[in-house]
Order: sequence, then C-alpha cells, then structure tokens
Amino acid sequence: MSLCQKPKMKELCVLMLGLDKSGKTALLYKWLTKKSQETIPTTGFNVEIIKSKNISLTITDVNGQDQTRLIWSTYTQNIQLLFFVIDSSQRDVQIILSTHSELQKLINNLNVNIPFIILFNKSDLPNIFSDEEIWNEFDLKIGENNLNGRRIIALRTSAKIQSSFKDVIQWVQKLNV
Ligand SMILES: Nc1nc2c(ncn2[C@@H]2O[C@H](COP(=O)(O)OP(=O)(O)O)[C@@H](O)[C@H]2O)c(=O)[nH]1
Ligand SMILES: [Mg+2]
Repeated sequence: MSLCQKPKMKELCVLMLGLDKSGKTALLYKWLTKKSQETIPTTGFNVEIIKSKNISLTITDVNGQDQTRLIWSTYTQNIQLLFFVIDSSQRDVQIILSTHSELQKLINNLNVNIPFIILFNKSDLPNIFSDEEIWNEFDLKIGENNLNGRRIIALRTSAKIQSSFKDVIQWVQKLNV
C-alpha cells in the first residue's frame, strides 16, 4: 500500500509547424526514437506521443507546403503549446521573409496564453544564424522572450546530433501550461 499517489501525467496537445524542409519530421522522430533518421516529405501529417518525466506530449507535425500553410489555422484549435521549426542554415531571403511572416501571423492570431517554442534547427551545420542574426531577422533572442504577454522560448536544435529534447521538456515544465 502506498500513502502517496503517483503524480499524474500532464498531457499536452502540441502542434509542430514550420516551413517545408525545416526539419520538423526529422526532429520529431529523433525525439521519439533517439536516432537520427532519413525522412520522406510529409504529405499529410504525423502524430506521435512522446513521454518524458511526468509529461506526455501529443505532437502533430503538419507539412509546411504553401497550400497547407493557408489552412494551418484550422489545426490550432485546442492546442496548448506550439513548436515552430526554423532551418537556421537557410539563408535564402525569400524563405527568411516567409518564415518571419508565417510566425508573425501565428503570434498575432493564436490565443496569447499558448506559449511558443521556436526551434532553430540544423545547428550541426556550418554557417547557421548567429544569435545576433536571429535577433535581427526574427526579433528573438535564444532563451526566453516575452511578446505582448506571450511567452516564446527560442532554442537551438539538431535532428542529427544534439536534439535538445531535455531542454524542451525543461521549458515545458517551467512554462507550466
Ligand atoms: N544537417 C541536418 N539536416 C537536417 C536536420 N533536420 C532535418 N534535416 C534534413 O533536412 C531535410 C528536411 O527534413 P524534414 O524533417 O523532412 O523537414 P520537414 O519538411 O520540416 O518535415 C531532410 O533531408 C533532413 O534529413 C538537422 O538538424 N541537421
Ligand atoms: Mg515533414
């Protein structure tokens, strides 16, 4: 007999967005299997449950192709947390502008109580954005940001080496969503 109840799992519904090829699927399966895997382009979406400590994340990874981006907002109902993945080695000006504009739309339209965790992915590659460039291009600093009351955490990740899943979980606990 135990006098204490086992702490309940906190279950969170998480949406994972980002432009095509930013590494959403690779990161999701790296977190799930702890191994780096080759991905095939996502046509619909992938849903996986990842558990760590007392947290269970149901993560939906939606493809980021142009036509799907138009209906991203239909997936955002009832989510408690948003992951937004950015390829931090992608310096194409058009892609940077589209990334910034999609992120801005989400920031403006989603309930302010939904925290965002922004994952600057592909950090294993050379020529990634420096902290200063991240500030200049996306108005974000690595770590905690607060934008008109919304908490936004920016982290560096890699689906090839350092996936930073522990940091993500630590932030999820800290955010207390
Ligand atoms: N070097 C490196 N390549 C990555 C990383 N994440 C994804 N990729 C590669 O980028 C390409 C697109 O990844 P994918 O997960 O399919 O992107 P998605 O369209 O956002 O789901 C694939 O060739 C991946 O192997 C990373 O962290 N580092
Ligand atoms: Mg994908």
